[in-house]
Amino acid sequence: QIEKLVTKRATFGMGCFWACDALFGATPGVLRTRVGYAGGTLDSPTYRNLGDHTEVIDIDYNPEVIGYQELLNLFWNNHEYGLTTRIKRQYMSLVLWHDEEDRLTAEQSREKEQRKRGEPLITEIKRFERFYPAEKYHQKYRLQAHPWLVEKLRLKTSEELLGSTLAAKLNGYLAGAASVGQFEQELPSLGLNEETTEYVRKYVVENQGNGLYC
Ligand code: MHO
Repeated sequence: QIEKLVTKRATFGMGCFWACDALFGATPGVLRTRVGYAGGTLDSPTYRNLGDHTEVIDIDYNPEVIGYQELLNLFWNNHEYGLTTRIKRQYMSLVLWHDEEDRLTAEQSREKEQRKRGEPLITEIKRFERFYPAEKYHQKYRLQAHPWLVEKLRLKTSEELLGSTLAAKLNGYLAGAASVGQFEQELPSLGLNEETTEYVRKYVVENQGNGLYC
C-alpha cells in the first residue's frame, strides 16, 4: 500500500535568510527550503529592490516528523535580530501562516513567548500571500560556497538547489547547524560516497556549535 506523503508549508522572516536556511535545512522532518521575499506588496522584488518585502525562509516539511509548534520554537529562538527591536523591513520578524490552524498556533505561541521573556515581541503574524524566490546565489548559500561538492553531487541547478532534501541538509551541515551525532545518524540515508562523506564530515566537526552567522 502506497500512502502519499502529505507535506506542509511554513514561511518565516527572522533576519538574514542565509542563516535560517541552514538552521531549518538541517532540521529533521524538513524536506525542502527556499529563501526569498514575501510579506510586502511590490511586484517582483529583487535583493537590490526589495520594496516593502522581508527576507523569508519558505519550508516544506513532513508533519509526521515535525510539527508547526516545533518549527515555531526554532523560529523564536534563532532570530539574528528584530524580535524585539524594529530595524529595517528587510529583516523584520514575520510569521506568514498558510492555514487557520497555524494562525492560531502562531498567535498563541507568540503570547506564550512574550510572557516567558517578559518583553514585547514585535513579530507580525499575517496570512501568506505570495513568495518570490530570491536570486540563485542566495539559495543554499553555505553549500554554494563549496563548488567542488556541488559539482560532485549534481546540485548545481536552481531546481536542484531548491528542490533537493540533500541540498537542504548539506547546507545546514556545512554551516554547523547539526551536531556530529545527528550527522552520523543521518549519514546512511544521504547516499554520499566515501570522498564526499569525508569532505562534509570535516566541516560538521569543525563548525558544530559555532552558532549560525550571516
Ligand atoms: N550581512 C550580509 C547579509 C546578507 S543577507 C542575505 C551582507 O551584508 O551581505 O541579507
